Amino acid sequence: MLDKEIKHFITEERKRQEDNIELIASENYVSNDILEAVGSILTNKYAEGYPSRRYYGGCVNVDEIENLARERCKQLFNVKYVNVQPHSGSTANMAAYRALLNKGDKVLSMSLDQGGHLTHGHQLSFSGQDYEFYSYHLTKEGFIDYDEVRRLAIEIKPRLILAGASAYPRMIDFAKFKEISDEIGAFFMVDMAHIAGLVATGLHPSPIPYADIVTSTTHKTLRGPRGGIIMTNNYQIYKKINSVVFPGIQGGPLMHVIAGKAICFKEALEPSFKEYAQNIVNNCHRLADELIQRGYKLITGGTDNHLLLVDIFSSRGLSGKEAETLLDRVGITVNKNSIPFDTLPPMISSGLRMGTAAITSRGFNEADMVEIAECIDLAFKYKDDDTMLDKIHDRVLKLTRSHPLWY
Ligand code: DSN
Repeated sequence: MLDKEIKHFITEERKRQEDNIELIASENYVSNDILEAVGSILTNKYAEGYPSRRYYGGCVNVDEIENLARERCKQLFNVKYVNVQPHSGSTANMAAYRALLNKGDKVLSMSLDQGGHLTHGHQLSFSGQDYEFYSYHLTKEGFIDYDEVRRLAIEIKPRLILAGASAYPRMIDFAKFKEISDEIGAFFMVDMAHIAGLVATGLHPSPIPYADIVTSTTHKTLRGPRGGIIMTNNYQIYKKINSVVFPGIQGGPLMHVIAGKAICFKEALEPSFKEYAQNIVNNCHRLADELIQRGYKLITGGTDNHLLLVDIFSSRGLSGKEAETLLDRVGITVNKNSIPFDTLPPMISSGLRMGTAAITSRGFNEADMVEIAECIDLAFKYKDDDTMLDKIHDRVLKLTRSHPLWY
């Protein structure tokens, strides 16, 4: 690469990704094939429109790529219609809302502070500005309170009920949400971004049979390139989604990313991906158990999926922000996260979110989870002892070097 400045930071980032234990629950490491597709000459091509109906010539190859992406995605999630063009999960959600709602319509969702997502109605996001969002809550133990969802649905009469979360460690009962939506005649939508890889492999029940629209990103547990997808079994809704995505909110699709998505779906259809997803869950259970044994309080007392949420303020008297910085010091990357009914502001927060999708891609196993829990615990124990923190960092490096990246 001729641009030395950018090359320098890519090299540094590669080293960071190689040396650190990556526990950010929404991140992963893609295969060499996906990396190659996303870095390919496909980035040069404009292809506004859809396969066989483009506004540009020369789309013969990208048409085949988008068709392959759509067909593989349909097969993977057993769904009739899919749009693979959204640039991100946020635009996928924007398109889904526009396909189902009018501005100002009411939506019932899990808000960001309860474990939802910015685009699930936060006031600083287009979602909270364009629609009237109401939030359902968690029980004090941290589980979705389905009785409250039903009560609020009947009271508020939203046009849409939304399920899906960014920091919810338990299974979501999509059938229950559908039952409530039907009871009040609301649309039901699921944003399964975090759990897509588990849904693809049957390790989390699929929302496809229940929801009018399912959105997802492709880069979390699904281990594809950064991007979004929208799925539905309803042809009329599908037509609307297509026109909302293009020309409604996007221009030319990112064909290099769509090629990466196509490869991701193919990889996720392989039996080895099921094994991978099972290992994510096994590792997460083990990490949760090991932290609990060392006296850490986990929201809901454990996990069913790829992530866990530690109440670090109650467990060790540090805010999420302080804990995130401390773990960074020893080479463990996590993110601070609000916990349900948090008394601290989001930029400080009382929680830490940890996920096992990325480290499982590197081949970390359950024995490694014991070592990670030990390193985390020692970091809190010796938080003011630089010599000890250096030693813990060495242990982290030993672990990451025993599971090298393949790039
Ligand atoms: N920012 C992502 C996450 O970390 O969960 C969600 O889009």
